[in-house]
Formats: sequence, structure tokens, C-alpha cells
Amino acid sequence: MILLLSLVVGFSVIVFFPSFSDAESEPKTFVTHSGAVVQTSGEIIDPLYTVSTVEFDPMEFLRDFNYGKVSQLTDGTVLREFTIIAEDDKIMEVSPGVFYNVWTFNGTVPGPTIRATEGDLLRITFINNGSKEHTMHFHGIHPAEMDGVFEPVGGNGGQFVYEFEAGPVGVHPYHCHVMPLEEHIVHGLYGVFIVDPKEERPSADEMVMVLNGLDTDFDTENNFYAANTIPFYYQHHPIQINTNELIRVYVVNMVEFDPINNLHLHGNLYKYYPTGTDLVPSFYTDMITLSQTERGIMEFEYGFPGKYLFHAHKVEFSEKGWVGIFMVNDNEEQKESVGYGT
Ligand SMILES: [Cu+2]
Repeated sequence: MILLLSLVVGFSVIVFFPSFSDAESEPKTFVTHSGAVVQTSGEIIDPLYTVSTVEFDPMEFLRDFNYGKVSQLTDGTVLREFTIIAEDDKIMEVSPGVFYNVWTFNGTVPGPTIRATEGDLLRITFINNGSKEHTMHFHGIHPAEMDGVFEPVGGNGGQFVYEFEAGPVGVHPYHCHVMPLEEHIVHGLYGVFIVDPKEERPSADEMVMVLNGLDTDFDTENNFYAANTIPFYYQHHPIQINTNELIRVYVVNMVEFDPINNLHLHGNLYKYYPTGTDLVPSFYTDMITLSQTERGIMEFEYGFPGKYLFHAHKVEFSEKGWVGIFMVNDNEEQKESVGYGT
């Protein structure tokens, strides 16, 4: 009997081993975690993987703030309602010819920038249309059961309603908090949560920059870096701003794997408010260093028109995509044209 078994096993190895070797150089067919049958010819997800694609415009994301559906409770509290839908089986062309399986909140990486005023009541209906469990974990102050850690939301339509008071004032990340955490974050399940002070900050041209990295070959090292997901985007499409106009950037570092990231601005210095929690700046500098989920608010004005770089001064990151340009135009108009929190 043992002899017979050995013969069968031996025969199987001889018959099947060559087919494993051949398969390495040919397109492989496999089934994704949501059941789609796809083909890929390499170690990275390539264009043959076309389940559904994500369109993302970093220029639109830059100044896009989602204030939710606003109403007022009987006690006068402002209620802001949001619906956030998670998915985990889309791809995005992050650089010409480079396709990446993104996990998204409301279809984009980063997810929508959620914005409220301190003391508002937030009601976020979270729907998980992915195939894995996901959550929304907000940095900030809220009850334990609203923390998005111990209440995993099942896939294929699972729901959870997060409800808490917006606070403290500042800029905070939100992200999925399901294990393995690194995997859920690096695929794109994160976004920015801004809490404005009750007395508004001065009018400014406001924008959001999420510093992120893309591990497109799944070796736990980033292959690309960016401000707002697409490497080199703001270098090829400079951000148009005006002279003598206050610029306010909400910056959040979501890079994983590398312990630090940083941001250097050319031809200028900025006031920096770590986490945005204080209304008095802590630094006046041209360089900040940020670890995972560290964030803050930068404020500056340019007096001279022209082209100015901003980038990681960790040169490896800037050479792999984390670099952009402010195109400073002469501002003949008065500042009345600038709206707060546009
Ligand atoms: Cu998740």
C-alpha cells in the first residue's frame, strides 16, 4: 500500500512539475478576492486586470471639501450627514501603464475630505461593498464604540453608522482599522477630516495634500510616492495660485513602510500648525518632517510671481514622484474674490 502511494505521489510530481515551471512566463488566470476571473502576466497587477477602473483627478481633489448634508437639530446643533461606501476590487492607472488595485472610500484614493465645524454632530453612514471587512477609524475625540476598531463591518453591504461630535479643531486622518492594518491602509482606505474652529480662520486659497506611497509590487516597499496619489502630477500640472494671497494647505502624511516623510517649499517659508489644533503657529520654516499620520496646516503667501517647487527633501521620494510646482501668478485683483473653505 505504501509502495503504491509512493508511486502515485512520484508520478504526480513528474507530471505536474513541468506545468508549474512553464506557467511562470505565461499569463496566469486567477480569481480575485471578489470572485472576478482575471489574467496577469507579471508579478504586478497589469492592464489585463480590468475588473473596473477608478478615475481620479488630483486637481479636483486638491480643493474639494465635502461638508455633508446639513440640517439643524432642535437644540440648534448642526448635523452633517455623510454616506461613505468602501470597495476593494477596483484598479487605478496611477502612472502611465502602471495599474494598481485600489481599495476606496467613495471611489477614490484618498477618500473624500470630510469637513465640519467644531461641535457639529457628524452622522456617517458607512456601507461596505467590498469583499473583506472594513471600518472607518477617525483620529480625534469620540466615544469608544465610534472608534472603528472593535466593530468590523462585514463586506457585501454591511453597514455601520458612526455618530460623534466634531473635534478637536484641526486636521485629522481617517482610515480603515481592520487587520492586517498595513494592507488596508496602503491600498488606499484613508482620507482627511478637517474640523474648523467656530471662529473661522482668515480667508485663504485652501487645499488638501495627502502624502502617500504606492507599493505596486507588494514587497512592502513603496515604488512611487506622491502628493494626492498620482506621482509627479502637480509637476506636470502646476497648482495655480496668486501673489499676495494667503495659501492654506492641510497636509497629512499617509506613507507606510518608510518611517518619515517631509515637505520642503521653495522660495518661501510657511507658518506651521502641527495637527492644526492651535491657532498660533508653532514654526516658521520651509521644511517639516512627518511620521505616519502626522499632519498639520501650512500657511504662506508669495510676493514674487513665478514657478516654485515643493517636494520631499528626502530626495528618493521626490525622484519617485513626490514633487510639485506652485505657479504663482500676479494678482491684480483684490482678495474679496477668495471665499473661505471653497
Ligand atoms: Cu479595510
